[in-house]
Amino acid sequence: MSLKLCYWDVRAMGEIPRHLLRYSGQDWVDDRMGMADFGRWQAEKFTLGLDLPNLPYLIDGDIKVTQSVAVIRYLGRKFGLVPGDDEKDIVKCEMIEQEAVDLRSAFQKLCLDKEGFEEKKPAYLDSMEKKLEILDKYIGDGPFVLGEKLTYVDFMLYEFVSQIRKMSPERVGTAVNIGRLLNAIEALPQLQDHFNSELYKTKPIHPPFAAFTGLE
Ligand SMILES: N[C@@H](CCC(=O)N[C@@H](CS)C(=O)NCC(=O)O)C(=O)O
Repeated sequence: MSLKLCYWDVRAMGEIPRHLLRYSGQDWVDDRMGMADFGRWQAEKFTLGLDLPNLPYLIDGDIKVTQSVAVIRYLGRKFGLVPGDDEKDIVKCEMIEQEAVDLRSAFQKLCLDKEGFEEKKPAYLDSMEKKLEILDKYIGDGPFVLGEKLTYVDFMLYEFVSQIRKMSPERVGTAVNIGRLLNAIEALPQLQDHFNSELYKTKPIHPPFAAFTGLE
């Protein structure tokens, strides 16, 4: 099979491309590496023909992509989940794409900070809630970023905000438009098998060495 995504066996940066691939209905290989596969990755890393070797990576025939946002954008184009020609729509998607990346970076920084986690968590939650409030207004009634038109950016917001929601459902819950978007993604018929699966219920967001793995 020529369509393959490889990443660690956690949600982190791998779950958005996985959602896009599940949504597409195409056959693909979900190559997941556990903690014990670190040696396998070290051995393979520079042998796969990746120009910028990293994880996640996507191989689609002779197209090889790394950098998670490039992977997500590629799959968005491949599956028709991109804005059209309207410059305002494009700008809105690209701004929210990067806002989602910022949300994820701050969350990951806190979650991987084993020593500082408890002390830094309250300030993190305050700042995250303020950012969500502004983003919530920008998104508007939706249900998606571009109204009824679903794009890859909705999958990005869904995954990164739902990761944060695992830590603090009450603080994320104040953003009602974002909440509507999350519900709309969870209602997509193409993702029902996944959301009802053991994989969805049991997979951590971060590896076991994190202060917050998402299985607490
Ligand atoms: N900016 C990159 C960061 C990728 C990254 O940090 N990948 C981590 C896992 S989250 C990794 O284990 N990379 C493998 C490596 O560096 O060898 C992206 O968004 O894809």
